[in-house]
Amino acid sequence: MKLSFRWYGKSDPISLEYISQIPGMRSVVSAVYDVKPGEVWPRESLKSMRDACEDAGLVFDIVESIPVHEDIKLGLPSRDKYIDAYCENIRRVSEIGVKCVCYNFMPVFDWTRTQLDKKAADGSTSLVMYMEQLKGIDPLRDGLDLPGWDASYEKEELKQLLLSYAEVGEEGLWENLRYFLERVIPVARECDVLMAIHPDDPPYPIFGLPRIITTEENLDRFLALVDDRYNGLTFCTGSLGCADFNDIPGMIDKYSKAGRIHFMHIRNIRNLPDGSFEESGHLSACGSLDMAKIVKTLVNNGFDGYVRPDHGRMIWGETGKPGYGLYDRALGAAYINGLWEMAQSNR
Ligand code: CS2
Ligand code: MN
Repeated sequence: MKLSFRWYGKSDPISLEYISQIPGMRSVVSAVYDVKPGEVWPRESLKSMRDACEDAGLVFDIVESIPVHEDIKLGLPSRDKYIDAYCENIRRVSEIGVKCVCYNFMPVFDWTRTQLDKKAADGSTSLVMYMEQLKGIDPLRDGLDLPGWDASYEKEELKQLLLSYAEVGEEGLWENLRYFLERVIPVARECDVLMAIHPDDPPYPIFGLPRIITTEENLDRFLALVDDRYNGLTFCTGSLGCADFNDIPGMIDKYSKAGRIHFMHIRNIRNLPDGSFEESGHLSACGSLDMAKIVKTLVNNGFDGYVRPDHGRMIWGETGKPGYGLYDRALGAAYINGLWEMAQSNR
């Protein structure tokens, strides 16, 4: 595996030096953050990120995310120009050595939670989704803008978007995804960049918006849209695992055997009886996922793609971007390293 860590660029309070001090750390996962979705990334920005990573002894060879413009997801006539820009970005990131691009195809909202700083008994805080709180949220009335999202919207714009997606529906979204992949995957293959879609988080429709990268059945359908190794998955254990209909180790076994997982987001999650969930400590005992089994499955199938600890809690008084502090994600990396070493020695 190639152990990696998400870094939000030069404005990230976590330095590359600190990241490089985590044992086994190899790759930096990042993106150009000061360009709007749908626009072309400046070569200069990419080069300066690559150089900064190299100076810290790290490699910038994986991107998360190149955002997909809403017009592509909506299938509007303007999508072609945004797809062209997307392909150009794939070419540009490949020029500086990027080998894998993570992206998602979630309408309007990226990952969604109802609270970002839920305090646990031990004083740590984490991201949670409580169904009771969710019922009370109306994005049109309350506005919604979570850290880590690529875009935010004015109320009127949001209203239009929600209406447009109601027309597109699930089948329309599949069709628009197919159209996108048929144009993007050949470019990715040419550039030797593995495309890795991130599952919808949570993996079910939300606020009436369709969501399709959600279940084993739908992942099968996705991979068949363009049946090519370059059309692959970011397998996010927490995103897919917060719904009990997904058998996480079983899915990992199937898709890693097929060579279609290029990027693993490994994190635990504690599922509650009513469908709510809390982002928990990494240990299997802290949540609902069997972390040892997840890693064992990857190791047994010879997985050599990218792995990152996904979100972490806020611990030891750290403040910063919820889910993206240094301390708990570093603990996550150490835990993954430990499970990996043990699984390998048992092979
Ligand atoms: C999620 C997403 O994995 C994560 O950290 O919180 O923000 C994810 O990065 C995007 O959906 C990938 O496009
Ligand atoms: Mn993830």
